[in-house]
Amino acid sequence: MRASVRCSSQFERHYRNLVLQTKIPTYTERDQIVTTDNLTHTGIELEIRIGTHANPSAMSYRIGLVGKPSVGKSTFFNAATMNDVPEGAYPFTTIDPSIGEAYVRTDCAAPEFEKTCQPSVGACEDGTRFVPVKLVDVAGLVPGAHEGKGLGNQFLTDLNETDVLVHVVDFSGTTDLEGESTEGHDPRKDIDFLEDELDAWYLDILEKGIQRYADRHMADDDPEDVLAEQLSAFGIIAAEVKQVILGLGLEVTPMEWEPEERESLAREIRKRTKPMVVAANKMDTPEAQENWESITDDPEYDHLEFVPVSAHAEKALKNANEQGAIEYTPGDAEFEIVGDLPEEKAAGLEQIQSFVERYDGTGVQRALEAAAFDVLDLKAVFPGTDSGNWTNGPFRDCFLLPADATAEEFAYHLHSDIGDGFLHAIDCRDSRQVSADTVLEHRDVVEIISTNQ
Ligand SMILES: Nc1nc2c(ncn2[C@@H]2O[C@H](COP(=O)(O)OP(=O)(O)OP(=O)(O)O)[C@@H](O)[C@H]2O)c(=O)[nH]1
Ligand SMILES: [Mg+2]
Repeated sequence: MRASVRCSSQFERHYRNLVLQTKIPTYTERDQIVTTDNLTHTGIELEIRIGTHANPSAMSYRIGLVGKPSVGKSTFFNAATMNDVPEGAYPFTTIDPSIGEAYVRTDCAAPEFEKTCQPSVGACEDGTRFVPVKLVDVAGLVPGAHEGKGLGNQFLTDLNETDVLVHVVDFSGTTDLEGESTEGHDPRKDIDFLEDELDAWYLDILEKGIQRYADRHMADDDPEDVLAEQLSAFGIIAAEVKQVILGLGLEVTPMEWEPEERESLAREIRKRTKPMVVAANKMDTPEAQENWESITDDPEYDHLEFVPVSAHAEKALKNANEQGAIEYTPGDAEFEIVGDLPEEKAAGLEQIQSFVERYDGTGVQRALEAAAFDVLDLKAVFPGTDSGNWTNGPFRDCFLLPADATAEEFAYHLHSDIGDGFLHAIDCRDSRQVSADTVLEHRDVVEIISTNQ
């Protein structure tokens, strides 16, 4: 089946990433999306082919865990996904990226409709819905990665397949830039280096685009088209490239840009296409707590959102919960000790108790949610029914959609057939009809009326 789908820019990025990833064999299998080679752009129109078994719940957003070695990325990953990726106090414990399922929380809409939900994926606990996202644990990044140092370009390719980044920073300052053990290292250096490294990578590719434009100049191409083509792996289109150029007060004349103007442009494009949140990890240590105060007060870092995290604490709580020693819902700022525990274990849990009270949880859930909801501005939308006829059970699904997703895009998200036959939508809270181009709100409950149900 072939469909011409009108995409929002966020959707387009998502699909564009899918196209890039068809090079990876498991991708097509997992997401059941078949993309054509002759992907065509006309503004933000994109032609894609959706497999007949297209399953929207399998198409989840990808959050990438990035940072230098030994900051706790794998510990965070394991705590969030309950996986068993090796962790260690030595650099490059992780070499290949691991992908797991994590969750972001949102209030379930079912209680408002006096229903009990039956989630097809994820879970619902006491009215809190856990919506799946993919979490990617990538290898540690060291200075010079864009020139191939450490695990180099492979790392950069892996992180390019994510929609948003969680930069895990060792706030305790006990690891140097290479991830080796030290004391008194300033976490600011880590924050700066990651941004610089990404920017250098972007700049390399931007410079290639400028060179290509210079070579092709006589061909009468628009500069933004040539640059966007070169930068296409980052999921940016010509109109956005032009917008960023103009936003910086530059003329669209690439060959005349000074080196620092090229650097600013690379940085702006990176910020736009690789949004990130900082997970200030190892906050269970006194050194990290001291650094937290000074860094979050530093105006240099006003552009970033920081979340205090103890990946250790989250992992300990999940383990204790599995063993029946405590009752803990991920993300909560409290838990209950239920088992009869040995003194040492009880003391450890009490320490964690005071940590989660002080920092409003272990921060693992919060960092993921900051990435999904604050930085990426996603919204959770529930397919509903206005007639009360829930064919597959009430509130089975909850989908994460881009901030600007419309009712019609939601229909296409459900299935290309439903999108093709879109008539109108119904807001199930007040039974009002909703038109195709209405932008949906976070936690909307929407029924799609389509000729192809
Ligand atoms: N105190 C404390 N230590 C932590 C925390 N999270 C991780 N660590 C420790 O930090 C070290 C590195 O953890 P990893 O999870 O292997 O780090 P990584 O970032 O995946 O490292 P690479 O795979 O080498 O890039 C281990 O000794 C962990 O036990 C935390 O929240 N608090
Ligand atoms: Mg690791």
